[in-house]
This record gives sequence, structure tokens and C-alpha cells, in this order.
Amino acid sequence: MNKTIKTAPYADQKPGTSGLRKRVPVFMKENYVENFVQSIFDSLEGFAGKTLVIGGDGRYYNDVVIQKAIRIASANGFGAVLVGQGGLLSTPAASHVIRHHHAFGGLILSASHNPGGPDGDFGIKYNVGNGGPAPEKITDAVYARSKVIDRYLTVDEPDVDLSRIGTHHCAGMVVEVIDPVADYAALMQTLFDFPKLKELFASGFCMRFDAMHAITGPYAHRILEDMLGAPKGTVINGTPSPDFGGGHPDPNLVYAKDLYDLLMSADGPDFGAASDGDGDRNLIIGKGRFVTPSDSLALLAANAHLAPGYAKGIAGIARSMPTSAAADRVAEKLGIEMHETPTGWKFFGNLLDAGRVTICGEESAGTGSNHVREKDGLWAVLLWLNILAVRGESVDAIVRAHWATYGRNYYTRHDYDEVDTTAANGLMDALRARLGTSASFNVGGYETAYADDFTYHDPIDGSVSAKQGIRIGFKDGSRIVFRLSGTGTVGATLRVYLERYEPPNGHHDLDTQAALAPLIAAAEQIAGISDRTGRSAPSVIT
Ligand code: VG1
Ligand code: CO
Repeated sequence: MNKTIKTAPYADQKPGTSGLRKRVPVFMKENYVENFVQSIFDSLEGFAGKTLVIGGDGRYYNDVVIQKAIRIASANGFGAVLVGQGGLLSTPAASHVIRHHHAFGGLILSASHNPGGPDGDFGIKYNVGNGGPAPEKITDAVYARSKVIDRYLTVDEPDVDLSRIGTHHCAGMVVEVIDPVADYAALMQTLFDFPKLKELFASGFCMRFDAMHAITGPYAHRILEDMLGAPKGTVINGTPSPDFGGGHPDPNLVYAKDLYDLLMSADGPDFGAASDGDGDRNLIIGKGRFVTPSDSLALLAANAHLAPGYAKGIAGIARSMPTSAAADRVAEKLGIEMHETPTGWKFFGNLLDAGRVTICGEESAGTGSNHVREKDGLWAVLLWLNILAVRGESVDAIVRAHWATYGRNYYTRHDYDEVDTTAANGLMDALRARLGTSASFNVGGYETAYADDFTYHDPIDGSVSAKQGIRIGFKDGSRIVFRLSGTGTVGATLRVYLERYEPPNGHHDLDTQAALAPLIAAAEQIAGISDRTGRSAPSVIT
């Protein structure tokens, strides 16, 4: 029996870069989840009788939210929901399941790389029928609805047993519990040369994959160890845990430091990789060689044709604005389209749907292709493996050869976490106020070539997204970008992105922070970061 329950709106349900993310205690407030899920459904049309996909990264509160979402979906008239066994689906797998089963859309329950547990973060994101995150038009409507919502619909039904694969029911709606890995693994087999990858592992190639106690564990165990024959133990921390083993499931040089140290050691494995909470990010480290995500995007684009799924070449590349220009040089050489979009995967969807680009990436350890509409951690790992298997060279050799051809974009990101929101906004506003007189950014010998607040004009649907980050380009080709994060849950996070180009015959062996030291000093001088935030150093350097 459908029930209409009275509720009162919350003022803070504005989706950020990737859905609504808040601390778990916030999501536990009365009707907080119900309001948001109902606001999503109230903002959609034409889903009666259609299929909704629901899955999450298994973090704390996933099990409770998924049952609420199933009941609300049933009361709102969905015909069926597809749910991963145990309520689990990685973000890229959810994207694929939506596409593969021609679902109307999907709910992804995750706060991605943010920590989990009772005091950690939770998140809800809606993805549309192409498998990608809802565009701003929809997220804006959801937010508007959440501010006035006064009722939600649900049904009086017990929890569905999500541990059992098969067909269940919730009132009149079918609940199909599926193997979370099967469809995704089958897709990977169509893109990559599995027999060749098997040979690679059989030949003694040694890899370590750190699933960081998060969602990619089951996927990596199945694909790398069961299907490709990598020895047991290749995948570590491979059982998803509600609090990620107390860790921070962000695959970067700070939170995956053990993996980094292992790969830098004399007797370390040939190849190391890690993924984040919801499985859409990737960290790539070769023996003795860390690959920055921006370089990884460029390298994957330059070598994608070596994998069967991309043998015919790629149509174009897209990268988020703060991502380094390394990929641009590859696009130029290949004579293909290059697009610069705002941060967040939702901006790639139109370009991918239109066939304008094949490979996309972000500096935040996200790469993906037209196989789904999310970034995809394990996909990037498999593409790297396919390239290594075909070329028969080390990661280090491949990276060096790339720089010798295209030059090197030294790149780093400095994050200042949990900064006072007023101070962070003040810093950005002060920069914005100086944009008209860009000469005011001339410091330390750097001459400003351009300075603006990035505005994106979507070439497919003509939509405009303004205020996407302040970029200051200098005449020597280096660049500083200032931006506030849209995924943090406490205070503000200031991100400073720094980049400089070294030509093919230049010095490629400098330490990144040393190579960028003058630019880092210029950023401090331009924005007065320490004065304004009270921080003398970044919280995280990647
Ligand atoms: C961050 C990254 C961005 C990424 C987003 C979601 O956003 O910078 O590149 O798309 O997280 O990634 P922000 O607004 O905090 O800079 V995930 O893996 O958290 O879904
Ligand atoms: Co993620």
C-alpha cells in the first residue's frame, strides 16, 4: 500500500561536483534521505513502469539507504529496480548496468574518495539513461524541489533480501538482485586482449592492486586473479568494508603511500595500481616511476590503439580544465578534437554521446572512455596492462619515451582542506576582482598571458557553466588555477593547480615540487594563501 508521508524541506541539499555529499549524521536526520530521493523523482518525468538501477560502494549506511530508496521507487511507480548483490555496485559498473539494461536511470550511493563510517561521509547521486551523472539542468531542478518538498511516497513493505541473487518484489515492483561484477567483467573482455594479459601474468609479470578496502575489491579479484590468472595476493585490501578499514579511500600519494613505497623499493613489483571508494579513480605507479594522472591520460590516449577496443583509433580527447595540457599535445599530433570542460564527469557525457571524444580524464586520478559514462578505475588499469603487454617495456621506459616525444608537463595540485568558508570565498573573490587588470598577476618574473574565471560553453547542447575556476596563464606557458572543491563536506577546500611545460629536449628528471617551486611561490604571492587561510602549507600534495 502506497503511503504519503508529510515532511519538511532541508535547505542544504544542493548537489555538488558529483551528487549530494554530507556527513553520515546529516543523512541520518529525519527524512533527509527520503526528501532527497523524492526530490530526484519529482524532478524526472516518464519513468512509470521503467527500470531504476541502485547500487553503492558499501560504505556505512548504504544498507539502510538502499532499502529506503527501493520503497520510495516502488511507491513512485518504477516497474523494476536492478540492485547489485549486497547493495554493491562500483560507479563505473552502475553506469554500465544502466546502459546495458536500458534502464531509465540509476541511484549511486557513495561519497567516493571521502572516508566512511558513522562519522564519515555518505552521498547520493542520480545518473541518467546514458549512464552518466545527471547534467546541471536536472541537479538544479532537484535542488529547487528539495527546498519546497512537503511529502514523500513510500510503501509499507519489509526489507528486500539483497544477499540473494534473483527476483524479489517490493509491493508491485520487481527487485532484481544481480551479480555486481558479471556485466562489467564481460564488458572489459570486449575492450581488452584477455589472452595476452593472461600471458603477461603467466610470464611472471608482478603487480599489486590496492582496493583500499573499497568497492573494487570484488571486481579486481574476479578480473585480475580469477580471469587473468594473476597470483592470489595480487589484490590487497580487497574486501569492501563500511569504514574502509578506517582508512581514506583516496588513491593518491598520501593515502596510498604504502603502495608507492613498495613500487619505489628495489625488489618491488613491476606495476602498482589503486582505486577509490566507489571504483572510478585510478592511481598508476610503475616500478620506480609514479605516473601523474594528467600524464596517464595523455599516455593512454597516445597508446589506446594497442588495445582491441580502440584499435581503430580515438575520435577525440576531453579533459577537465585544471588537468594538465599533456593530453592536448597528443590530440594535436593525432589530429583529433580536444575539449576542455569544467571539473566533474557530468560535463563529458554530451561529448561522448555525440561521438566527438573517446577518452576523457581529470587530474584527480580519473580516466575513462566511451564504454561507460563515468570514469573507470579498473578500466584504466586494464588499458595500462594491455599497453604494457603489447609494448613489452616498463612503465618508466614508456613514460620517458612519451616525454621525449611530447615534452613533459610538470604538474602538481596543492589542497587546503577544511578551510574556513568565508576565508576561502574571500580569497576567490579577491582574485576575481583583479581579473580585469591581469597585469596585477605579474609576480616573480612571470608575465601574465591571460587570466579569467573559466566559463564552459557546451558545444552539443549550448548550455553555459560559469565560474568554474580562476586560471592564470603566463607567457612561458605555465599556469596556475585556483578553485574551490565541490565534494568536500566540512568548510571549504581550496585547490591550487600548478603546471609548467618542459620541451622534448628539456630536463625531464627534476623533482616535481622543485621544478614547480617558483610557480608555487608565485601562487602564494598572488593569492595570499597563508594570510587568508592561516595555513602555511597544503594539507595534501598530489
Ligand atoms: C573532485 C575532483 C574531480 C572529480 C570529483 C568526483 O571534485 O577534483 O575531478 O570529478 O571529485 O570524483 P572537487 O569538486 O572536490 O574538486 V569522485 O571519485 O569523488 O566521484
Ligand atoms: Co570516486
